[in-house]
Amino acid sequence: MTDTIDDLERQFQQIVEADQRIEPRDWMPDGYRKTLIRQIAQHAHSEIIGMQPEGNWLTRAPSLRRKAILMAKVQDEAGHGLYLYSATETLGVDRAELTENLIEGRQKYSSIFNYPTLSFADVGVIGWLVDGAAICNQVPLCRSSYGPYGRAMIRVCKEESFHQRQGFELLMTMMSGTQAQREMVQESVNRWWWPSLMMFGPPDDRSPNSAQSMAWRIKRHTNDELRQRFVDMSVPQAEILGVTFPDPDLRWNAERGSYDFGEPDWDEFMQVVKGNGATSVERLKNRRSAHENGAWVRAAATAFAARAATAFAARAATAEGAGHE
Ligand code: BYC
Repeated sequence: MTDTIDDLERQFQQIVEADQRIEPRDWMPDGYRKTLIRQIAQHAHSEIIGMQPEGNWLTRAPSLRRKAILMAKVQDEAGHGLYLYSATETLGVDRAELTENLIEGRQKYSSIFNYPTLSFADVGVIGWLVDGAAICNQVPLCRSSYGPYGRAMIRVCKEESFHQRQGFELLMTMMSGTQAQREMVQESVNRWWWPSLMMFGPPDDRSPNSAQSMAWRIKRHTNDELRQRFVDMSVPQAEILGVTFPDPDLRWNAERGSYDFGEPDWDEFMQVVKGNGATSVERLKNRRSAHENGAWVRAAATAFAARAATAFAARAATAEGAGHE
């Protein structure tokens, strides 16, 4: 007897609720597949577009050591994009199609990568706050119900946590330097604090996808829960560094055992998500031209793979012929 859709749906939900993994060949509801493709592709695009803000400082890093560290970090982000595109492909989509969706503006990438990097302190602040927010959001995704996504996230998180430490170490060095360097760090923190809070997505009462994604255990916590966790984690780190956050409402709430904080500018967030951020046009333009400039590499790799496959088939046929003699 074959299973009905209701049976399949019930079995699927049982696997999810038992905290087991859904794998690519398992039956899954269409909505689950679509949500995963949306979220993982958006995440992959963010990693790739996210190479640009820091990449902007590669040629101007103040020492060979800082340049080598920054180059390694930017390369790690490319790797994260690749693991995530591979995870998305297990859901039946093609990476070339996903790239088209990004450069044609049909799929989003994280709001945080639509802001300019104006000083070298931004490299440290991105490592500390942006990678810090990324870790907060992504560690729970290691337990996401979809196997290939959860497994990709484990490696991504290990590397992100290293990135966060390099950002903090860079800022510690600058904060023990000159007055001008300390001011540069504070100015950078002032620009990145609110956009970092926006990375967690809209408030829970305006997050259309959260409830279903939590029921499917793709997401493990709501946007507001993770935002709060990030604020609580960052305030003591700011004290150690000797910087402040640009929020007059930020204060310890003993009753809640957490920090109260102000409301991010959600109108700005909506504008950025719609593609009207300060560097949105430039970032997509750079991505499009990198894709076009790389067309010959893709064509050469495809031609090489086809030739290698033909040669392999010919060798196999010869070996088989020899075996019959
Ligand atoms: N930016 O219902 P909601 C990194 C969209 S890479 C833009 O709450 P969901 C790094 C959302 O897509 C960082 N759009 O959605 C890389 C939805 O629109 P659609 C990337 C956003 O999915 C290099 C609508 O708003 N991290 O850290 O349940 C160097 C309503 O939102 C944003 C990830 O992608 C945003 N910030 O929750 C350094 C993590 N927020 O698609 C660092 C994986 C929301 O319905 N993703 N939107 O048209 C997630 O965890 C979730 O997708 C989110 C949003 C928490 C981001």
